[in-house]
Amino acid sequence: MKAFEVNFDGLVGPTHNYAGLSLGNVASLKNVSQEARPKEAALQGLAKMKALHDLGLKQGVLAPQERPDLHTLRRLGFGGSDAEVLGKAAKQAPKVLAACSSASSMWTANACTMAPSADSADGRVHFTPANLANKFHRSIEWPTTGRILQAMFNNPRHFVHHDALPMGDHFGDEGAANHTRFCRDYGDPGVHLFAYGKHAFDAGKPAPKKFPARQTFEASAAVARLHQLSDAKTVFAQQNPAVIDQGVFHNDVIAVGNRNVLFTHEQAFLNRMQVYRALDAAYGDGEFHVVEVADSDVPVTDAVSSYLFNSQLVSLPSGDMAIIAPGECEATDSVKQYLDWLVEQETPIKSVQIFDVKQSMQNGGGPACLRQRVVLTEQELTAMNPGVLLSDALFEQLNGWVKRHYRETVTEADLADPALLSESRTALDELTTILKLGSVYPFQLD
Ligand code: SUG
Repeated sequence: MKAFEVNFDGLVGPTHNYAGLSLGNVASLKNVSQEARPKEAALQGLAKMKALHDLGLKQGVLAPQERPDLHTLRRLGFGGSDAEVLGKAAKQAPKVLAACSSASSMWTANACTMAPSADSADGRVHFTPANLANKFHRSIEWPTTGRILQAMFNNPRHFVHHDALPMGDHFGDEGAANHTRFCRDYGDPGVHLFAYGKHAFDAGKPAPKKFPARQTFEASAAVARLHQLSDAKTVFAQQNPAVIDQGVFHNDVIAVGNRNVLFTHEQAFLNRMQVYRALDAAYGDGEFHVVEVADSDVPVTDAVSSYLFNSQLVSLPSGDMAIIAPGECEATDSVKQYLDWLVEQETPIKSVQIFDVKQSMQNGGGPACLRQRVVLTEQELTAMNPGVLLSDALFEQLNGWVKRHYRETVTEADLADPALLSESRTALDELTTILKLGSVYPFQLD
């Protein structure tokens, strides 16, 4: 059956800020306490969505979260009116307030893992929101993410929504940032690559030493079971612990795939030959390509600072593949030289397009972090909520919405401002009407 890959990009939320919350994510720690520009960030994200829509790709929007998260602050013992909760948290535990105010849900690659109906034994599309257990500020995303996904894919005949995996380090799950699907046409059965950082129940196995491994093998295996994937079409691969220790906190910082191509740094995986062979065997027919980048051409440090592999690898309507890369790739000599050379080679990758997503990059989120890929048949596309699919009109409406509601700048001190909370809620309330989501936010459900 004909199917499409739809990219659902996260709208950057009104509280976007740099709080240095992610140990192991080099950019997040480097840019801590910098002044953030939420309006610019959201407009940069929307410009990327519109450009992909204009290339003829299907593009959707994933709504941000309610922040600051008053519900969580109250659970943590801060009481009184909303303004009092913010004031007390700012005074007694400013880092907790910052964590409860992060706009981190913009990185929708981490929103969930999905499986298309062609791959699942029950012939339905499956979604498992990621528990993001390794980082407190992200672990509070999934209940709202789950409600938003249900409001987007709201037909139980076609769509199955699972709970996130149990919280805790053993089942740490980072969603599609550690998952890639390969296929011939999008509607054909695909091969699922689950990359994990460590084995939670076997401390004797290799694991990073300096930075945390966010995804466990046990979590990846649980998601594959929930999504009813075939064993013959599922490959589990361990991330190279040495690169996690150099800032590769998610596998999508060092590898990206699309259809029959894996574009990867040579150091991405432990036992890489085994991984490539397993993918080739699961894919079948000898048409699987690994485009491997040598460390001598692009050192891991350059891959991490430029986010070369956090590009989106997309199939254009012509059938050729394009790399959608962040501006930092042009500014990094080794990467620029590599990309200039790559597009002249005999691989399916024929062009590179550069986008400015600097506001997100400064928190460690590139083009691929900002999108969740969902493969849908024509019938499933018709069955989903059309309010979240980008059109020229929706783009204009969202651009205007950002310009009306967002602040130019936000610093840590602003997070305690009750006006920022009320501005955010007003904006999100309007957004749920624009996107036809119904009530999904705690303030709408109270
Ligand atoms: O989880 N940064 C995010 C970046 C996520 C990138 N996503 C993918 N690779 N798919 C994270 O580390 C930083 C927030 C701060 O420090 O203010 C942050 O959460």
